[in-house]
Amino acid sequence: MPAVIPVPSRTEAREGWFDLARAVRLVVPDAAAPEAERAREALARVGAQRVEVVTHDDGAPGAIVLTLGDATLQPPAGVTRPDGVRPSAPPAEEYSLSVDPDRVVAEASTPEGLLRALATLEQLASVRDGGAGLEAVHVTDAPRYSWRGLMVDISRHFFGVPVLKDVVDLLALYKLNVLHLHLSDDQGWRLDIGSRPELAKRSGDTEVGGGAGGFLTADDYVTLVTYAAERGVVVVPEIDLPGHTNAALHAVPELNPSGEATAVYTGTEVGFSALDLELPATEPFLRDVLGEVAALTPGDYLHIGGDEVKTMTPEAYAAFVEKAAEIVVEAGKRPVVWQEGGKAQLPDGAVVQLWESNSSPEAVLEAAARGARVVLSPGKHVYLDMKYHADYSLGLAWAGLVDVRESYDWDPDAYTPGLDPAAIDGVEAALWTETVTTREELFTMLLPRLAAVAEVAWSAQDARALDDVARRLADHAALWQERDWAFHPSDQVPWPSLTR
Ligand code: TNX
Repeated sequence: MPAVIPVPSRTEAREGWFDLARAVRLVVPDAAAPEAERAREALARVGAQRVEVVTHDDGAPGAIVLTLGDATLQPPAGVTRPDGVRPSAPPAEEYSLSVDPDRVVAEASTPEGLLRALATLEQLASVRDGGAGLEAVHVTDAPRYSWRGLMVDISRHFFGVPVLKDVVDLLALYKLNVLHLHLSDDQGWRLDIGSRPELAKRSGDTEVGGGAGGFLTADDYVTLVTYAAERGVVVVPEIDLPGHTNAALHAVPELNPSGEATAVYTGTEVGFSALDLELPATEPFLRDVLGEVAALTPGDYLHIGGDEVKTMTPEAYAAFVEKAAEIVVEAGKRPVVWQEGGKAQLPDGAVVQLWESNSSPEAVLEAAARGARVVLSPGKHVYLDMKYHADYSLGLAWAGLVDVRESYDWDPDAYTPGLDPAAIDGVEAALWTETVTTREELFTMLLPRLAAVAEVAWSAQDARALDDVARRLADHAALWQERDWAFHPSDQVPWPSLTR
């Protein structure tokens, strides 16, 4: 069977091969739509050199047809929910892809579904007798969870639009659909806010270790969000509040009880900074920042942090999170909070993100019991800033060592004792960047683990197994090398000798 990651719901091998060296007619419903452009790019990457884009299918051989049809596809195999439906009703991503020697047909009920079909098509391509082609196969597929994400911390070390676009490409290839951007922390403020230019001006050029930092202009951010949307990836921006705020306290003196700016912070401690809702400057600051981030963001969600505050009373903390969540709702978005924020009274539609795998999930359970949705980011499984092994040069180890086995071998529905699986929207990996400074290091932390996590989030629990995904990961090394995506040669994967 072809090495598709995440493993599809159903894959039936057929006889033969669709030759990509022939003249190919790419039949699309709308030649100007992003999926048509993505299809052209994917075909170019897999070696199709003669591609004509048309909108009418004349039935002749050599066609690759993308169709937006009614959702008459097979329900996903092995989905635990009896009705197969998740309450938040995100865009349907199910698709079918039939590769036969004469033609290829991708069908979905939404553009997102067609993009997922294209990711599968790209992975099916291989080279035989010196020529490129697609193994004949019929695939029907649908995701287990609607939220399949990666958080990237661009505050501890800054990464700009070119690297983040590459990350979006990686997400799209593995059918991940959320890019959560951690835009502010103690060490740096990474999004220029028009009404508060001092934030990026004073706190945009600092980072862990004293490096140059950097920040996204509003234009950069919109460019990235648009690029992601065209690939079926939603950007969820995070302004971390009320803690992890030294960059704001450094840039805006009035946010401090003393009225004096704090010093730049380039270390890696956590928990020492917090905003104070009692100060007159605080709520206007929240309204300006959250309002502007919401206005720049087409997606439904705005993350307000809420993690690791060690200097506030529980009451002051809850009041702060409730105020920030209220402002997010007024700005037309659904608030997302880290685990601890589940202690606050959150508005309808809020999402709580579990991360602390070594402590009680009480705050998550309480929030879920009041109707919040849950995204799972358990550190010991999906914190991709953890070291692969004890001697690994990059990364931290507080949540454990995380190699392919740890990131892959768990069941999200069964992970949290007492949590109704119906409350779970999905799974999100996290890449904190205290120790990650370059594009190469960033990709090395992501691969191969992120591809494994993508399968946890997309594929049915009973359709996947560690030894099997390890073999498929090995097959993908060539793809990563073509794209210049560095990876860690984990000894849990049977790499072909050429990649060693
Ligand atoms: C905990 S996880 C944090 C981050 C650190 C990370 C390092 C979470 C919500 N907060 O501030 O960067 O650990 O692994």
